[in-house]
Amino acid sequence: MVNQPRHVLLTGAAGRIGTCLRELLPDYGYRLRCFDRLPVPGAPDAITADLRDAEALAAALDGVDAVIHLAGIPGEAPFADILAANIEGSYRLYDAARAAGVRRIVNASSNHAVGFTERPADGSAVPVDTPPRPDTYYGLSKCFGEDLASLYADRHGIETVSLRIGSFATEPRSIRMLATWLSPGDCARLVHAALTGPVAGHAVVYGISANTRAWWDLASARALGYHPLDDAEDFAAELIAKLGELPADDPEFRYLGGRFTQTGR
Ligand code: 15L
Repeated sequence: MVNQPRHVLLTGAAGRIGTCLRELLPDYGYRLRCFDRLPVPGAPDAITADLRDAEALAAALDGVDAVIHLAGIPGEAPFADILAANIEGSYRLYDAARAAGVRRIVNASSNHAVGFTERPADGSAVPVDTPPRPDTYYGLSKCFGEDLASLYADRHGIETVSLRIGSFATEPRSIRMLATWLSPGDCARLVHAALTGPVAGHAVVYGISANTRAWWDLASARALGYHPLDDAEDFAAELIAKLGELPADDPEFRYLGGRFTQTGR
């Protein structure tokens, strides 16, 4: 993108990642308009509405240069709920953004779009073009979101970046998170890169910090200008002393999606 977008709509602004971005992104020069189903604490001018409220969404998109789309259920749920919030909600967002002439969308995908992929035995990093292998209805909705982004890029020319987020947290809290952690600071750096970096159509990137034990290839994220600064390894000795190493056949370790692969079995 030649110019950095200034007016940015943030959907899911009341959530964990939304709260972090509301705090950190203004320092990058963005003016955020917040949108959430729930009231956004500390943001009295936030729009409280469902993504399926076409009028509220059109008003929210008026004058916006780009969208950060985080809204949706952030884990496994009954299919009907995922269908309404994640699948229909994302479709409504993309189509309203098209109608409003928005140039770029940053789409919160998840590692759970490829969660049933086994970790390579040789320890090599999994590339972004590994086939979709959702581990839950939630992961399935993230596959849909990536395909939706691809369609709107090809059909309507909306530049879009899907972030396959690992484990967003202040600090890693599990052995898996030594590989999958995304720190708040790196999350803001990644979203800034996704809003400003060079994108031809639809790009998929993994969203993790510069973890020594990373499971995913960050090449496509780095190509956007993402330079992560944090490494979960700083917490490794303490976490391993507290929790112990995991056996290699533990689902938490065997599959990229960890325990999500055991959901509903
Ligand atoms: C996700 O996509 C979830 O939203 C989050 O709650 C974590 O479970 C994360 O993935 C993860 O894989 O650690």
